[in-house]
Amino acid sequence: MTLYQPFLNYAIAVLQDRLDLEPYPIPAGFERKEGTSGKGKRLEQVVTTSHAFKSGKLRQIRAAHVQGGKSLQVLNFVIFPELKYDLPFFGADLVTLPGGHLIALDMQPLFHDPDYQKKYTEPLLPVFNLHKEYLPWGGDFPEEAQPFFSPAFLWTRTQDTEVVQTRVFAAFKDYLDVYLNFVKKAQAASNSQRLTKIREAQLRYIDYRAAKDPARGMFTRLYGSEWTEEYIHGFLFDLDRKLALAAVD
Ligand code: DBV
Repeated sequence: MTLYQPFLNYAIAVLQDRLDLEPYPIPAGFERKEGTSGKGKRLEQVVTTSHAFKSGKLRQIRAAHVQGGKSLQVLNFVIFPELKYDLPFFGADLVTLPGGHLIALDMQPLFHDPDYQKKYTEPLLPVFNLHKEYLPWGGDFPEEAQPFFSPAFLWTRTQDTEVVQTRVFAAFKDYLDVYLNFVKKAQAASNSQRLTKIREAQLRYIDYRAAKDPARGMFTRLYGSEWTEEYIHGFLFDLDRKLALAAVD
């Protein structure tokens, strides 16, 4: 079993248990993709699989799982709420490269005002404070990405695989648990100004992530740029496409 398979299995099991989960369509050709990295004796098969669901309040729950041997493992798992809700995004970027593990875990906010923080960051702070003891701050990350993270952003780098299997896994479980509590409580917004703000904030976030996806280089090397751009815009960060389709219906 690869490093992040237990994370994915756990997430799917908990989501099935706590939500009315339905499948979300994965465009043809993206369910599973194989390629190779390295040369000669270092040649590695790299398999990327996609997983996607939705529920009444969650527009898209999706994971990209890259399995390429000991020194290339990635689980990128994001939940995009329906545009009626002011819920944050659940975002996990768990990345193992030859240099070590890079872990990003957060509930990424739509807004930064005090009311929003009280609603969606404060309840997470006890869990954040508990886990950050074992997951020290990972250092610089792109400044332009900062508006998309919350004060409870867990961001760490480690060489220790056991830390990932124990501490990171525990944090992942706790963040998902708190997130599902938020989902359960969430009430649809009805004020049209609020709905417009939510939609703008979702698009800002998704457009940023599609434009700056740190996996673009890796995917392009593995599978080519045509596949990669279609994967990013047609599956990983697909809101613009979905809204464009809805507009012509
Ligand atoms: N990152 C993604 C998706 C991935 C993915 C969809 C399916 O958003 C993987 C795969 N992240 C991935 C890989 C790397 C990172 C790095 C392969 C390593 C890139 C490399 O070193 O070649 C959080 N992920 C990172 C970094 C950050 C994040 C800060 C380091 C990037 C850097 O140093 O430039 N998660 C990432 C991020 C946001 C987020 C930027 C922004 C909102 O939620």
